[in-house]
Amino acid sequence: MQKQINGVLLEVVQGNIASQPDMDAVVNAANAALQTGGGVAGALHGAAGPELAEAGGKYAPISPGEAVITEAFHLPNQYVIHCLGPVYGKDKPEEKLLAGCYMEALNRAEENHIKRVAFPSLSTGAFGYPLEEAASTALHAVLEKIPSLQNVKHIRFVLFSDSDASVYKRLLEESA
Ligand code: AR6
Repeated sequence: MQKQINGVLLEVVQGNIASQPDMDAVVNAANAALQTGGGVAGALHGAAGPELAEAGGKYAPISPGEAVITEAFHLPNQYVIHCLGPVYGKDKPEEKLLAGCYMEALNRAEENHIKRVAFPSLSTGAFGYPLEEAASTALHAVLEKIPSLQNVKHIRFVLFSDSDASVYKRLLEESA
């Protein structure tokens, strides 16, 4: 599922965020310490190697809604943009914080002249954010940001499960 919006290709795929070799940057569903973890963080740190935690460490701790950028080391990408999503039911206002993650990640991408960036579904694993609510917030945040993007030309959402990918695809189809 793809849509071209204001010169930006917006895409939804099922896959593994650690296996997106055609993307310049991949986004990490980070923890505040920017260390390895489960889910997305485990996959990215595992593939990047211990240098990723070392590079992240100098920015730690980060706050919910914040995004920082590092090299990607042994990943097949140039950069990792680390976002700390809100823990559902704890970090408030969660919708604003989650939207802020996507916008801040795109700000880091713009500053670094990144053309292609892949996102996982932030906060929807260990942090417990309901998938459809998170998907709607993610898509709205990205759609709001697209008109101001100069460098980013391709945004991909990478969902681990087919059912999560179906939700994102449906919401993208329904969007303007
Ligand atoms: N590729 C794409 N999506 C994935 C992958 C993958 N390899 N693995 C899991 N997902 P999570 P969070 C999906 O838990 O909720 C970590 O331990 C998963 O199905 O990675 O933001 C960190 O250290 C879910 O839909 O991120 C933090 O402590 C989504 O990615 C904490 O978990 C996000 O799940 C962050 O929690």
